[in-house]
Amino acid sequence: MYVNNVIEKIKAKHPGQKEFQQAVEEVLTSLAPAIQKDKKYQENAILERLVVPDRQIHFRVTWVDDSGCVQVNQGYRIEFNSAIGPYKGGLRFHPSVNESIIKFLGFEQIFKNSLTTLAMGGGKGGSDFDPKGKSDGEVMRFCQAFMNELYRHIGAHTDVPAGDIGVGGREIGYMFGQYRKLTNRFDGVLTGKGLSWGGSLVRPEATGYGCVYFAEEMLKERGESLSGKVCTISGSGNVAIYTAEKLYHLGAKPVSVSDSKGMIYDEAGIDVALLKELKEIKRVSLEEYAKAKPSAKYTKASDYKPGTNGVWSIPCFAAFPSATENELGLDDAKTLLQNGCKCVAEGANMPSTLQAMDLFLKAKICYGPAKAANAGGVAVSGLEMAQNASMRSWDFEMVDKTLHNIMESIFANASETAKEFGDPTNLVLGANIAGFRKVANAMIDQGVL
Ligand code: NDP
Ligand code: 2IT
Repeated sequence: MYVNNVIEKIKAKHPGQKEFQQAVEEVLTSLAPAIQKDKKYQENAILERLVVPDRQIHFRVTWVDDSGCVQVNQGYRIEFNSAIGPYKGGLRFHPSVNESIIKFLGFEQIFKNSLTTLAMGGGKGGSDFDPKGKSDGEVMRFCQAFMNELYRHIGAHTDVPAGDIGVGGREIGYMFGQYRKLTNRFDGVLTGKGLSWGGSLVRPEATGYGCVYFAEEMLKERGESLSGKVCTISGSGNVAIYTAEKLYHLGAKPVSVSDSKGMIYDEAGIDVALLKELKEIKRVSLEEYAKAKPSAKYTKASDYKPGTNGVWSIPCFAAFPSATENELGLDDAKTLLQNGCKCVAEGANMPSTLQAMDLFLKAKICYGPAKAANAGGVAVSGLEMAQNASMRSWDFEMVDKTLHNIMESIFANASETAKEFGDPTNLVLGANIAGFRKVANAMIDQGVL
């Protein structure tokens, strides 16, 4: 009743914010047994407080393109909750960015960051700026203009942004430079920095590696492993690339990747070096992959039919959605299960629709929801903050081992919590309740704010 009331109020208050509504519905519904068990959450109006960000910053970003025209974009930073640490979460640059998308991402980030075991609150930001087709100079000028407003809201102990879709090492570099110029300070105010100026080893790899570690943990509990298995991946950006790389380390074979224009099915196994060259350096379409590798089949996105010929129609043992929200619908989920898929680990944020998620839960496959499975990225961001604070740099092995331990502990925490509530394979419930309780208890300890 209490849970439903809060969900309905959010729907009525923000009728156009579909993604935010979806994230709230997914999280709050699964929290119901925990709320029922302990009345203090309702008595302290914890849900009503959690669904409203501490503050939303919405600003204009004005910059000049290569032809001398003045361009205007929207900028956002939504600081959701800082009960257990400074606001922490990425920045997304993509034309689809709006308030609903940043709010859904910021809301999810609260629980994800709580699960990492590190002291980080939840926030997210970004812009409707499209980096695609822009020159390096245009990207730099946009990033500088974005930071001209953002710098006054962030700080190493206040709010620490990082990358997400469309924001990688290049963009973090330009934004960090502008922050330093404006403030005359060298602070760990962003993560995902370059190695020679405060970045951490393994941060570029962390989300993908962490997602595969999480999948291994889910499978281990059932006496299975990824070794020798065929896996599918969507997306071909940061998360997808390092998911493919780690799958090879563990003896599995990734056979697909995709971008917004189409997908590659490479039965021989995805060539990670080629993928890095095309996507990290040349920034070109996957059509080029098919031209360079004859074993690969390219299908245009405009030719997809859900559940029939997209990435999720390729038979696989494990699937790693690593592109964007709601990229895996009910028909895709049905096809995956019909083809014998035993494991879905979400590298992207909220890639499965509510209906697809329900089907995975009913089928009791190993289903790793985003806020648990992709927490490795923000976890290593937390380790970058720790290294910055101590003015030390850890070696690759040390960071990778710590990441591995964190992913093991996220799985253990989600799994034990699912068992506590009598639904042992439901890691959605387990991750949401485990992430929630730490934040909610901290809010109660700190009084009515
Ligand atoms: P990148 O920008 O590096 O790559 C994004 C990939 O997804 C590209 O292949 C892109 O194709 C594709 N994509 C993006 N939007 C769409 C869309 N609307 N339709 C189809 N394809 C799309 O981003 P990341 O790899 O960093 O992020 C991927 C996902 O992982 C996101 O959901 C992000 O929130 C999540 N995530 C990222 C983390 C990180 O550390 N980077 C941490 C945790 C989660 P194209 O190039 O053609 O646009
Ligand atoms: O969704 C995410 O967790 C990220 N984009 C990474 C955030 C971070 O602060 O490293």
